[in-house]
Amino acid sequence: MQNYQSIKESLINLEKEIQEKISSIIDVEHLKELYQDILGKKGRITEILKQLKDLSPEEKKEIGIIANQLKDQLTVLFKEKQVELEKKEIQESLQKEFFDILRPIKNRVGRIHPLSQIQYEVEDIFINMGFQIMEGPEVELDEYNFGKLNFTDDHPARDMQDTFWTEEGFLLRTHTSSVQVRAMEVLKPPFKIIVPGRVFRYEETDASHENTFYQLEGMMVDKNVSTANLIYIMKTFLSTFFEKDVTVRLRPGYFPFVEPGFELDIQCLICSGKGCQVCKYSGWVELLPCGLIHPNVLKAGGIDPQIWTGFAFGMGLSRLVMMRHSIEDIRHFLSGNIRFLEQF
Ligand code: FA5
Repeated sequence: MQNYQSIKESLINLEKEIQEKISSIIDVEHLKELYQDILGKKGRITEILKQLKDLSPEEKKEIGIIANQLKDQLTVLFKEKQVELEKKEIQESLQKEFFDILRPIKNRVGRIHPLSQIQYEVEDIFINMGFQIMEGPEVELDEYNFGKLNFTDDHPARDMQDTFWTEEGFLLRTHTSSVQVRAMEVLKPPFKIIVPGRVFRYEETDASHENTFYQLEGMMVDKNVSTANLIYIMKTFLSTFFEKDVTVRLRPGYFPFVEPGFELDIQCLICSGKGCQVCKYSGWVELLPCGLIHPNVLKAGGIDPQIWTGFAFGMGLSRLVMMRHSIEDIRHFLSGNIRFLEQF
């Protein structure tokens, strides 16, 4: 009987003692230690229950019920205290280590894309020679991209350029020549214009071909314009741009909107003509198709070819930038690779 009473009392006292101890604990670590002391395998409750062996079955049962209730109550107390302490610790650490989620990780300074840098530079050279800048739409009508440029419907030259068509029958312009007739419609001759812009072709890409690239169209309409004027302007431009004598060659070239037409190639500046993947191991890079404006195109633009003549050229601006910076693959430009762009 004595034993039974003393066990019962020690269980009841334990509850009070633990309640006090728990309320004075200030961190999770100590709370865990206390938990092990009381409810762990070798804890005080287990020790107390070891003394049950001399009691009668009824007493054992009664003490068992008291002990289980006590265990449940203490477990709840420990859990509540743990939640309270963890919350407090999180709040304290948030105050100590203030983390500003809006602060930029690193201040990166933006810069102008190499294509735009060169475009502005080329524009300045032509402006100094009296040219003005024009723009045209990237989504274009067939008639400006092909029809009015002397490509007849069944003209084989139409196959020369693989084209992105929209479902509505528009196209993504395949060259900046699409602006030639648009310009003639709004400008009165004489005039000299350049048209920098993005163009699109549905073709496979490689080191020197992209499906989206930049061209710079040039056009001069005046009286008595000849191939000599064209060559002079082109040479002046190239020597100013590269700040040295660049080796060029003129080959006959066919474009339905010029007559005669030429291909102006420059010796590859990446390999100095020795041969590399950009020049396809030929030593030459096709840079500048050009020619005298076909009379039919002048007519399509409302200009009398009996009075006015002109030249036009279409420079591959992307390739020009590659030559300037010795870039070995055109696909870097639109790759969005910061490590590439940071170099310019
Ligand atoms: C034309 O686009 C004609 N409109 C040029 C022209 C204008 C001729 C005025 C006569 C008078 P071509 O398809 O050759 O021509 O392209 C012109 C230049 O664009 C090429 O010399 C080349 O430098 C560049 N180019 C052509 N295709 C690609 C491509 N897929 N990726 C990158 N550059 C290209």
